[in-house]
Amino acid sequence: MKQLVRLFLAIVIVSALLLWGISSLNASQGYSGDNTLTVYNWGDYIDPELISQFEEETGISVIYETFDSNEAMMTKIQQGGTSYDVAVPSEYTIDKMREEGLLIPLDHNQIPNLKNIDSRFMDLPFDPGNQYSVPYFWGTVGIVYNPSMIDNRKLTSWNDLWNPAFENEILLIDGAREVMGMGLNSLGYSLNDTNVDHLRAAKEKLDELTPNVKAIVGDEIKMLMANEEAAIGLVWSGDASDIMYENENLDYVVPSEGSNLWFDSMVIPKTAKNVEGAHKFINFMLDPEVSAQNTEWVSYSTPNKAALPLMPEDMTSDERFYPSEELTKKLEVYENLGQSNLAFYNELFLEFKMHRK
Ligand code: N2P
Repeated sequence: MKQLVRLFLAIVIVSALLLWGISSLNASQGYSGDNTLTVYNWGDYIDPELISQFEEETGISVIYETFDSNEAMMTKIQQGGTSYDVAVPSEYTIDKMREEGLLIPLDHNQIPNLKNIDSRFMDLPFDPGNQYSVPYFWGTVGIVYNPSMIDNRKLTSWNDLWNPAFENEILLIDGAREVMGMGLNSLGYSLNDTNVDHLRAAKEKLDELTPNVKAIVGDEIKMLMANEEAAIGLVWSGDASDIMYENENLDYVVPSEGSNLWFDSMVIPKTAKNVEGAHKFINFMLDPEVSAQNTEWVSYSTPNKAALPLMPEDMTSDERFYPSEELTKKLEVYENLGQSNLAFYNELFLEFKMHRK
């Protein structure tokens, strides 16, 4: 009997040790939730040094993943396979995620640095009272171009791009709303148009641009444009700013027919396991010095008013990347058009991409 008791005790001790071993292994591999934070952001959208700084300051280790479209990001969060603690969607997607119950309300008491954000970027229609989101970067969509590659022509409008002289000279970012938006704006339609005939007409207009389109690409558009692989690019403003830093020959214009004004913000998805850490991360990113350093690295426009004086003046005074409120009022912000309309935008964009092949 004594032997049986000993055997039983031995089994209990060995199992306890095994369990302890497994759980500490999980923690060190970043699966514990408490001491790790999983951040899901656009590609090229943070200074990696700041991730290390956050880890050192808080003792939280960051698992960092990137996406290249709002649609891909949202699908991943809906699937729920990964416990993302912080994500950075754009405005229309924030509205959609909120509607679908995919976001956790923020506790503003844990984000004192929220006071650093310019009031112009707070309380916007896609998230009244910033209940779910905190501004990260903002900007426009436009044309970056290299005048020396197109006989010193000046581009001012979307319709300029259909010129046969630009055969195989245009690169497009791989964004359904951006590319469809170019088609819509070129016809004088709204970026939030849901009229099926208008959307089909925009897609047909895009098909006519096909001979001029060299490629539809992701973040590599910056390297390709800077290396003069193409003369013209449809880009987000921050990419243009980065390209122009690398190659001073280029210029950026927001087309005269109109364009998009966008806002990317930090949110805490329902998948979060470390809600406290997520608030810490959001607050950290809003620190003036952190935000200034991040903005210089990323090259996009910061909504952080307290960061602006800490940045090079030639960056913050450039009206192409910090357009006045008067100018931005003329631009359109993407709206959440609802599941079926958004699916139709994606479908037409996909058809346009297929048409090229
Ligand atoms: C960064 C992409 C920014 C997306 N690479 C603009 N919404």
